[in-house]
Amino acid sequence: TRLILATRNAGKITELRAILAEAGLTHELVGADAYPEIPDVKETGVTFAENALLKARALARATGLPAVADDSGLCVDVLGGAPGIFSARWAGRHGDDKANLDLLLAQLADVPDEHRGAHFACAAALVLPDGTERVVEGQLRGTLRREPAGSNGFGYDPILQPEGETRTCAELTPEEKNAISHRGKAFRALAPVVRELLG
Ligand code: ITT
Ligand code: NA
Repeated sequence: TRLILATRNAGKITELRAILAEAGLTHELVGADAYPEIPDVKETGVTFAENALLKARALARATGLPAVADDSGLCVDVLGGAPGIFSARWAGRHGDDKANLDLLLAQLADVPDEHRGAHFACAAALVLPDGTERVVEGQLRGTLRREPAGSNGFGYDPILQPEGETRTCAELTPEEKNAISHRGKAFRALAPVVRELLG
């Protein structure tokens, strides 16, 4: 069966293909860019789960195919969980990873090391054309560096150092990141649900 990955984020697509293949899914995975005529949904939800469901629902309805979506972000303790669902446009322009990261580092310049806790969060949603919906979540806890390090991954990876690690997410190999990441946890939990519902 064809399964739509309801995202246009290239970093997510790369990780999702690896995570879902590793989890044993044999479905044909097609990115949202294969459907340029379907407009992006407005992310009006107030939680990662709501936004993931909105994205998957829009693609499943428009195509008549099952769709999975990822809504994710960085939640900073000292900012009360921000940028959170606004992570992709924290500095204003949607998807400007460098501007978002630079702004966040500037905002945290005076925050001492012991208060630089944060986590990545990911909601993974599955929506079937018949309206069946499932959503599961995963987190990766860590601390925020003062300077970016590493060139793997995407987004805020160069500043998040996972608990128990000496490297940032951007210094981990893709396999190492997927093994511990918010996205890995969420989609490894979703994979058996996909298999159960789609076969
Ligand atoms: P789609 O909606 O098309 O999936 P998007 O990039 O707009 O793509 P989100 O709204 O979920 O997706 O925003 C995710 C934001 O959180 C984005 O700024 C990422 O850089 C950041 N983020 C999410 N997962 C991350 C990860 O594994 N590593 C680093 N940053 C991450
Ligand atoms: Na979002």
